[in-house]
Amino acid sequence: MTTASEAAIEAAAVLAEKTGVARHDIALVMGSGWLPAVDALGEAVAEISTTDLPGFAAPAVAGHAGKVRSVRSGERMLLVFLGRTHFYEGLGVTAVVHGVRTAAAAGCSTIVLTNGCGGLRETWSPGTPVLISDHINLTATSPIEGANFIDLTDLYSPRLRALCQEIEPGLDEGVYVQFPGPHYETPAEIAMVRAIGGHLVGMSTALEAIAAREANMEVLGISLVTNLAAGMTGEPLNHAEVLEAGNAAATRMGQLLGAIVPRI
Ligand code: 8IG
Repeated sequence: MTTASEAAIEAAAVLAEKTGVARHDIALVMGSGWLPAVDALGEAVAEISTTDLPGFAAPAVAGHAGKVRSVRSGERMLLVFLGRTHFYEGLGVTAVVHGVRTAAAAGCSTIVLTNGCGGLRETWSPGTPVLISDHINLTATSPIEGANFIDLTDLYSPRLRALCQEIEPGLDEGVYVQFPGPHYETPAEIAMVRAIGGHLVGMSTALEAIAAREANMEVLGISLVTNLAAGMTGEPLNHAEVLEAGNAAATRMGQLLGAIVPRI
């Protein structure tokens, strides 16, 4: 057993003790713009700071609260991360995926990864949700170490995407490109993303999805486009405006997730 999975088993044990919930079924990671949507998921049974669990780093960004909430949704228990550790914090890729591995160790067989991101399609006005169909990992690293050749074909579950399409017909899909950040892209980098087949740009999700697949979880990825990608509007990107667009869309994202999760 690796040290990373031992750390996740320890964190899951403390999580069970502090929440009073022995096992969780579905994990959700709430990215920027998604935090207010948590209330649409169900009744909160417990909420703790991730820093009360072994192995979690303190939150670095405003809008990333660093809490984990245990939520009842019908017969099932959801483990909802309000915020995540980003690659750009410089704590290493193991820290980035510790929540994912903890969720797997806590019993979760499905994970819903959400994020706020830039969009490359003119029709995606700020506040548009887009299903992630695949990713391109431009971080030049992996959460997996050693000769462990994990298959990433169909990483973003076709079954769960079809379910989302049933619930919200016509939901757009796109390829998510994870950059290391924390700077946004240059217009030339956005031209590159277009050329390599990307539609969404952000600083999370791909590394987490890889770790989730390694842990045998089924992965659903949903992006909230909060801004058009760099160079597309003629205006500079502004972090405060990006957060505002996310919060404005939160009610719709809550309705969407609240409809999807009971049917997973
Ligand atoms: I919200 O335009 C959000 N996060 N890399 N580029 C990258 N990350 C983002 C963006 C964006 N918008």
